[in-house]
Amino acid sequence: MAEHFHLNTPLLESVSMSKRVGTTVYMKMENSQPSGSFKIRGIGHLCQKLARQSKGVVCSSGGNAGMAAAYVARRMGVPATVIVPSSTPQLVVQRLQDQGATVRIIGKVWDDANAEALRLAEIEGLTFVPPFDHPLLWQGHASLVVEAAASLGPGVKPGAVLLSVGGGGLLCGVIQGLKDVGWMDVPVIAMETVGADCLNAAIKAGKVVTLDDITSEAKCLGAKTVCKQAFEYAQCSELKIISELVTDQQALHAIQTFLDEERVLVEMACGAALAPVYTGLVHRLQKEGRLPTPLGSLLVIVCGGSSINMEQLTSLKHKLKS
Ligand code: PLV
Repeated sequence: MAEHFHLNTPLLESVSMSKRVGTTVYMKMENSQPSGSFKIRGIGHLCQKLARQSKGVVCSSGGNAGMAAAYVARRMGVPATVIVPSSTPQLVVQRLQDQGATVRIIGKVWDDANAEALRLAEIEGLTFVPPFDHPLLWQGHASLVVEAAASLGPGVKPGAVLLSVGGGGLLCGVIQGLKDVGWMDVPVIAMETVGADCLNAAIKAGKVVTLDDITSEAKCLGAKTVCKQAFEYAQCSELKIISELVTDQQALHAIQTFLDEERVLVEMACGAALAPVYTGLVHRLQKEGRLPTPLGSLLVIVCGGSSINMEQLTSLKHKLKS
């Protein structure tokens, strides 16, 4: 039996969110994972399969995949190198180092860091740990839906799932999980911020496209190209994936309201998934007939993230003042 690195996280009912949305809202608290986000599920699973005999792992990351890789590698007794872009806050670099990882800062956005990670893996014979594009990651992430189903109890199915999309690994994992528990007809609201919207751009173009740049402050959503599997799911007529955008200001506002009401601090990448609750987007989708009325419960994936502290929050408030 393989060791699990992730925890079975709480599924909490939010009275404040439920009041706002007008239906029961459940939060899957992935922020309480050991590495601070859901990423440990997939990365733990992938490393179990691929890195047992490894002389070291190398992960390209906006931060959180790296945190998971560093944590898992330390637990496995394998050295970890994490390549992050220069947009990664110093506080994350510090947290990665505290987790025992060697950190290199390469390029401006995640795609630049990824190219270097692939190169290092090749020349140094390290195990490459991708942050979102791998079936083993999706299989690991799927466990969060299986857990949520177990917490809700037999026969209880949410009306919709709300999550954020960076490169699309979380989305692929959740779809996999919905298949595993027989919830394939549950709509998934896939959130990105304006300026980190590679899935939305791909859907509009009808094909996978590469963004020119990442202009959003939600750097952990900042992959320029969505993974092929996520795009294919979005095109699949048997699934209902609703791709929507929020502004950085809306994501930031969501973080602050979430902190006030739930007493939990999450980063911008997660704020994007919370924003629909606070901006009325869920209501709008219902009015447009894209979500059913009444909705049944809403399952929000609180993906978490380490790229935040009070200082970072203050600096984001300053930067995004409109
Ligand atoms: N972050 C990745 C990719 O960054 C990383 O390297 O950490 N919520 C949080 C807190 C995240 O950190 C991420 C991804 C996502 C959501 C989106 O997940 P994805 O990439 O699987 O769609 C560039």
